[in-house]
Amino acid sequence: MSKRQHKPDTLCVHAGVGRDAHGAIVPPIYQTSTFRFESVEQGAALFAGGADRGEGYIYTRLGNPTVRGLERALAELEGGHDGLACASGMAAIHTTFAAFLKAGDHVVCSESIYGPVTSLLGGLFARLGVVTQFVDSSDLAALKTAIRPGTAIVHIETPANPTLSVTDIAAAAALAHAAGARLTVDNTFLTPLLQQPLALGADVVMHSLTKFLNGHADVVGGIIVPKTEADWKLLRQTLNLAGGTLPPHDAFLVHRGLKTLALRMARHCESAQRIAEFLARHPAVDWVRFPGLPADPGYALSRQQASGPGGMISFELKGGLAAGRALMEGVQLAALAVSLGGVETLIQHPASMTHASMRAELRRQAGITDGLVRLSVGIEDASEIQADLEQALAKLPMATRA
Ligand code: 3LM
Repeated sequence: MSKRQHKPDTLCVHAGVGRDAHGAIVPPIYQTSTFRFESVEQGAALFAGGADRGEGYIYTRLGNPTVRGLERALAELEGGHDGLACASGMAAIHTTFAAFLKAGDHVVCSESIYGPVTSLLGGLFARLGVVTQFVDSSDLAALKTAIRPGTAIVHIETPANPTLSVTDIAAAAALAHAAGARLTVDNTFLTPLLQQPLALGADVVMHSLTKFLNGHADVVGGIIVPKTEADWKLLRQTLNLAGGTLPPHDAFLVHRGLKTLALRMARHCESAQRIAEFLARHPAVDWVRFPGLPADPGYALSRQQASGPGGMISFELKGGLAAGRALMEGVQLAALAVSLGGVETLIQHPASMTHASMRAELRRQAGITDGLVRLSVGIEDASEIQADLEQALAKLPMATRA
């Protein structure tokens, strides 16, 4: 029975879980680097392509049953051909670019994006002869102008890290395809529970598994899910050669985390909505970006292409950076830490932390102000998350309040 017919909440529990020979309900951890062949002939057949067709395993860098279970689960949830689990979200992004780009190619990339992606494209891939234009992808006219003959990839994050700006995925796909480019979408902030970019026209979707998908802040990992078999094969070849695969034990932990994804995302959305509304009406707050606020520029589009606003909020206090610093050091329940999407509430300062590697000029252009504070709303009691922020805001020195 195909699991694709199941609803997303059911898929979270059952996707990628096959029948175990011993009846185990939970897929076992195949903690092995290599696999025995029945014969020389069988080993040769697996090397000749049988392993990629699911006929058996060779060596864990090339495939592992525990990892394959997670890959299939994400492919089912995203509605793609198959998945590719990577050692980190950055490995997933790097593998995707390495698979599809060659010297002379042009890339158009959202300017508000996880900071190191700008260094990957603007540094490492620039050295290899790839030219990248960073653009406000939420502005379709600007996106259209940036795409040109020779554009091979349009890469977007939506909602974007850390500004939460929202890009129209279907429109971006149409623009990319008209120029013969692929649209690749980083879906880390919403997960397939809330947004399915492939169904909206994207060619490849990727995630940092480190965040909501695992959800428990104890694994670093990434995943790529392409729409087509041809792209999957190209990505598999690239990942096998580059070697940045996810270890089986980490795959097991992420697959376990996935089972509660629907419950966690519902809670993240509900609590973040409450916290965003609280911040928006607090006198010490200058502005708030959260796609669930009707006043947010991404509100209408978010309602159209996603089934929830997610758990991420960015905001700036009237007292700017000095007040933001005092707030980040004044919270007691929330932890001052980078990363996001775990059960714990985290607060951090993008300009000096997650986006410190970005050129200051690009940061400013992208709206990542020095005073911007990013909050990842966890699944603790929302009234306690609010009370924690309230007490920290109440302690702000008078000099930083206005
Ligand atoms: C962060 N982000 O705190 P890994 N795509 C998105 C991301 O947010 C991230 C990645 C990819 C953060 C990590 S900063 C030192 C900590 C939208 C990561 C990369 O390679 O698994 O970290 O994913 O914003």
